[in-house]
Amino acid sequence: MNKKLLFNFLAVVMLASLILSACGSAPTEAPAAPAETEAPAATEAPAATEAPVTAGLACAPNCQYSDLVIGFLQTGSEGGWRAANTASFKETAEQLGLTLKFYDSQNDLAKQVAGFHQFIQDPEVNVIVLAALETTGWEEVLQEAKDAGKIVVIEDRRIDAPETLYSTYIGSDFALEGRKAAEEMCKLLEGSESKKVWELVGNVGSSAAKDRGQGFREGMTACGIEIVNSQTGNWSATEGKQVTEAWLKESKDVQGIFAQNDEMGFGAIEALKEAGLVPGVDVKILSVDATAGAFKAMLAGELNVTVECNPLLAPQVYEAALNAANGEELPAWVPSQEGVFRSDDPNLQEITDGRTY
Ligand code: GZL
Repeated sequence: MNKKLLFNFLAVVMLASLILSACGSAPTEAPAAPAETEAPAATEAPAATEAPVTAGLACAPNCQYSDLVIGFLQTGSEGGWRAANTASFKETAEQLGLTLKFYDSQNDLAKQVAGFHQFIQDPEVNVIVLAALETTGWEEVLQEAKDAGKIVVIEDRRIDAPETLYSTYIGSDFALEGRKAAEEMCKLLEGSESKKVWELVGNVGSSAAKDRGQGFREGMTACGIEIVNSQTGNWSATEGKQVTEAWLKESKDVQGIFAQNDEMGFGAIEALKEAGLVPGVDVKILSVDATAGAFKAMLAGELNVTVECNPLLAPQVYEAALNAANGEELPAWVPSQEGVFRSDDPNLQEITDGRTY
């Protein structure tokens, strides 16, 4: 074969091999599609299990205030603070369009527990609000309410029970109120050689009485106050006066009176006047609540200080109840924000005119 023919033959062979390699190796069987693998067997649908229990009501997560039927267990009607608290619940219920079933426990614990059972058995009631007369004895009835699918909100008075048994507690920091009271009493008695104080206590089983007393004792050591008499006046002006009268019969050597609420302070003021002493001058008077009567007594110079305790809790309580109804997790405690008012405040009349209770 002459050279030209040989070159052409080799070129053709090379070209052919190039063409084949560009497609890759000699065409082989298109790789077989991967063999169909068994589709994973659908896993067994989980056995039907209990739907996760939500803390909410059947209307969750779209409950409205109009869906709420609230059974409210009020302590009673022992004074100005309580009247303002009750009014807050009744007026706000009307404004929001929820149904309120009001139960007056008449300051009787057995009645309050009976009322609680009544609301648990009431098929219309889906939320129970409790202003507890005492801190203890609530676990069993709270568990019954939970088992019945009822939401429980604690208002005003804290209780000693597991937080898992209620949605939240909305109320004051009573121990802080007690510490504020001690701080103010120290100021009132500044420069006084003797700092003997008498304490009028609320209902001894209540959180307000226990915690205010504890807070006052924590704060009074700062200035050497000595509590020489302490007795319950059961939140009432009548009993506050009777207790103070009895103490005055024994001795008039007192520089300050710490009344755990305004009503008992008013009773002490009356007793001092009838014993020939000038309340607010001879004996400094400090109370808690900041009700309308306290502002009147401060303007008259008979009461020196009142530590505020906010009774207008209904808006916060109803909002918490609605959130709980919609299955929301709530903080264990929503503390109220409160101040202190003094008779020597130059703006006292203006402040008084702006108060709503
Ligand atoms: C305080 C409230 C107390 C008031 C009293 O939150 O529970 O109960 O201080 C009332 O006046 O009786």
